[in-house]
Amino acid sequence: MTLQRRPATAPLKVLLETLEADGALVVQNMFPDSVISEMRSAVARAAETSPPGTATQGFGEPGRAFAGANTIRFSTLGKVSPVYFDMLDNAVFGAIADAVLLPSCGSYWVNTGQVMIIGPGERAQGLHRDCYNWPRASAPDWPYCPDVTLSAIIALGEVTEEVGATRVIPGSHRWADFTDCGDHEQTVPAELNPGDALVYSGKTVHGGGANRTPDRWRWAMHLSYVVGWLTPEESSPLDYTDEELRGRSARVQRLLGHRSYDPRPHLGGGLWLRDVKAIEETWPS
Ligand SMILES: O=C(O)CCC(=O)C(=O)O
Ligand SMILES: [Fe+2]
Repeated sequence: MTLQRRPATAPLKVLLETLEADGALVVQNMFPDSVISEMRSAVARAAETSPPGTATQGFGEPGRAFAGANTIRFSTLGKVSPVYFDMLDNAVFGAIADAVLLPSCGSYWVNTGQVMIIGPGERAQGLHRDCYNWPRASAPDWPYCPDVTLSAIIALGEVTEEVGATRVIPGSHRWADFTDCGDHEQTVPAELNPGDALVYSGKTVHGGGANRTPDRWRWAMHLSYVVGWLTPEESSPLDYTDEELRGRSARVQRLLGHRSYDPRPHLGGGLWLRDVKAIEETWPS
């Protein structure tokens, strides 16, 4: 079994059917070359001041096993390059996210916008589901629970199996046991060309691959969204000021937590309010 690949120009219906069938797919050329080359050079400059093995996933030393001993991870990518904001406005990933997440929320926001540059000799990351961040949202009605998170691994360079392409278990989004992550033999590598993205459900088992090269790095970033009624992994709302996001699209402002959560058309209350109003209602006119 291999992952199915579809061009970003394929009809949305085809992309969604493929995602639904396998829990993951490769969307070819999801981002234009100009975006990828700008992001790659900006990230390469920023990586010089971000030593590998320092990310802890919020768990201190034990978290390093998950984040990687020789992997460079950092976020707040809008400060690295404003092209990140264009990536948040990407129409294809946006349309997939709308279809997957809006059935269970009024809006979603950024969960991760993070580079994951896997270094030489890195071991394979433990297999997991990204929805494990919020077990109470998925475990009770697994696997029929709503999708609460959607991820993309975006290639900023050639992502081959030997540099640590993400390993995925197609079909694992439907397994009966929420805790079963299968094993390495069931995984397939998501090899990518620059600008391609591995798009996968938060229910799908996957993990970063081992980097078996002596001297090459895996240039990729993780962009994921989570429903607006759950707390994201990253503190985007704190990472940018209102001022820094002024003039950006309403979507970008919302994705980065600078607008409030309106549950409609679903049931629920207004969330992430400022002074009992929607944040955007409090802006000076
Ligand atoms: O680096 C990768 O390929 C996957 C990383 C990942 O799945 C994660 O950190 O949640
Ligand atoms: Fe993951």
